[in-house]
Amino acid sequence: MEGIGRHTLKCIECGSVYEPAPLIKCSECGGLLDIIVELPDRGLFSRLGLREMGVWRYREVLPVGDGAKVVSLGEGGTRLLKLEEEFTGELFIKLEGDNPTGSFKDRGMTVGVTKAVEFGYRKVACASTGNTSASLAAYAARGGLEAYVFIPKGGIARGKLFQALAYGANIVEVEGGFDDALERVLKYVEVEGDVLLLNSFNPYRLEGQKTLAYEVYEQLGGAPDYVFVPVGNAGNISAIYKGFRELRDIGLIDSAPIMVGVQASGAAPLANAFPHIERFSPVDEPRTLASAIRIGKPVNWRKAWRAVESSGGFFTSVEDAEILRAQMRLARKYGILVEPASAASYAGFLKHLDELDGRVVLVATGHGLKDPDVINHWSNLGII
Ligand code: AN7
Repeated sequence: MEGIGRHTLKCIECGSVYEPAPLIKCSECGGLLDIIVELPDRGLFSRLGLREMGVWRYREVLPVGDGAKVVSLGEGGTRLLKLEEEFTGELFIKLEGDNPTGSFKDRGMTVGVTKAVEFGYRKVACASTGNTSASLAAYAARGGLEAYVFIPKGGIARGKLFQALAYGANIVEVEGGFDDALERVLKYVEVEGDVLLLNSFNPYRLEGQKTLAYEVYEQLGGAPDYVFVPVGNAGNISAIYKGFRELRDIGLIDSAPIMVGVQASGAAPLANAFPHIERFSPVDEPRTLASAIRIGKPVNWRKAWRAVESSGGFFTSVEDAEILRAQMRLARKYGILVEPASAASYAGFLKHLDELDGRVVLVATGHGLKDPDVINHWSNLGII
């Protein structure tokens, strides 16, 4: 365990390297940062033994030193269930709604808030379409920090707002959408100076989220062939791909899976452009019933583009009606309730089913109980 947690930060654009610090962008060129951890040898998994499932099972690949006080609620270790679907491969769904606040954000927040404490912060902040605010609020409470969450007014699901309130976050409602809320929080942390931003361009958060790849590797006994991920700010797909790339670099798998990013058609800047990077442009007024992914300017789009492209994958988009039908099908055929954004990965799978084979993993990012009001849209669309 000597030297556990050693890492540097590296700009994905200009390659500048930084010692561990609470940076959210490159000081040279403003590019996104990646965390480079010293990877363990191939014997990693044989040494994990009976260590509990979850994010901290993979401590050896996380940028957190031995001495750190870990802020945890027992995140990760989520179910991977098989779905009996008629196609030439095998289908699995990773239920991230199993996490402590009901979404994959907890994997990132446990690392993000642990680092906030280690760096000496008393306050943390984020902009959010809902799940990030719920997660940040819970982990801030757990770590004894103050949380400030900036949300689009009237734009987040009821369960998520309740969570942020219940965990005691300071809530700032912003007129406009998520992209406006993000602008506001960026100004806020700049002016305040003593608040750590924990949106997904904070690279420490993405390190927690990469553990999904390690977990899927263990649950399947190898890498899948495809991973479908709903895309909003495009942090999660980047993080998951990074996890698989590390497994490859450690020498445990031959290649990372093909990554497929699924966006809602009214909020699909990446899917609209792919594969022509020069055609990428933000969507000014993103629209979708899947409020979690109602994002027009994905902050991590360059990271995600590289991840998808180098995996041999693609971005695709699905209509709201397809999302809701997929959500209902998961509930009624399999007894699995996910929120609309999470059903996007299943909707994307159904759209591309004929092109797929091998083992396919759908990432179901959040729990269905987050957004009970969506049932009204099922009836509006004539689904029920
Ligand atoms: C259920 O909470 O952006 O592509 O502020 O809640 O990594 O942004 C949520 C995103 C997918 C997209 N599924 O992930 C927020 C927020 C669910 C989500 C996404 C989100 P990213």
